[in-house]
Amino acid sequence: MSKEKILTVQDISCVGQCSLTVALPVISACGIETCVLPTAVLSTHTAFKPGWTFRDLTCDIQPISEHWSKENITFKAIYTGYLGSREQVDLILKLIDRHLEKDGATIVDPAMADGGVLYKGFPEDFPKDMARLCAVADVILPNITEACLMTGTAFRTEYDEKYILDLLSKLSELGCKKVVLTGVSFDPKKLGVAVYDCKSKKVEYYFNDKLPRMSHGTGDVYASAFVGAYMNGKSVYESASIAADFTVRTIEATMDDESHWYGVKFEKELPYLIDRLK
Ligand code: PXL
Repeated sequence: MSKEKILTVQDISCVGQCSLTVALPVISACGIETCVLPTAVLSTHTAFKPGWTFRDLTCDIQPISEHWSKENITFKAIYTGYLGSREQVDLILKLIDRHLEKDGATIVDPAMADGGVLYKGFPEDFPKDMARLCAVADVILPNITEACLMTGTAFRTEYDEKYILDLLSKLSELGCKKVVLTGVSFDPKKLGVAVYDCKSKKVEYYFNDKLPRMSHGTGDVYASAFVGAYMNGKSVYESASIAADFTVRTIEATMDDESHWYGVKFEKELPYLIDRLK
């Protein structure tokens, strides 16, 4: 992948350090022109207490795309995250058809669940729709919960390598080319990712020391750093490793501040990410 403009499709949570308020600064810091298509506007992300506003922008996608077609606007990559409705899946499939360059990449973070459960607001069968988007992706970046929901696998917190290999194999049957499965741990002291090539069935792991704190928004920090590195010509495995190291540092940068429970202070670590791309 080379440095040209990309499109990211996900929500704007006005407060909460996730989705577009993470993707835009992180990918831009990586030197990539980052265009946006907001799927919804929320006052905060949905891990805040109920009361957040939610404006669904499904109706805007088609007119925006039609205008882009008139302007011959295309992208080197399309990176999707949190969607505002199931109808957006078909609209995004059309968008990819119309606006992704021939040698471009589709990167799908099926951001919809964690800790064994769907995020508030998604219908129970939403993973089926998300799986249709994953089917056309060059790279998907699910966590274990999302992987389980899209493949009809029982979610487990304790497992062995066979469970992960089975999950990767089922994900590959969705139709994607590569999988970066996040939140993988075979040792209580380590946490990392499994990088899987769906054609060769080769799996590689990358682990960091597990931190005592889990944080909101790290999935978006991870996926955005992955896209930034990948668009700078790094391989999927290198991008997955750089994104993991960056994400760990953003959690470390936030750990001393209990009041900052809703996201991570990724801004402080952007120089580190930029440095890793040199
Ligand atoms: O970080 C994932 C995410 C994105 N967007 C919204 C969310 C969440 C997670 O809770 O609620 C609106």
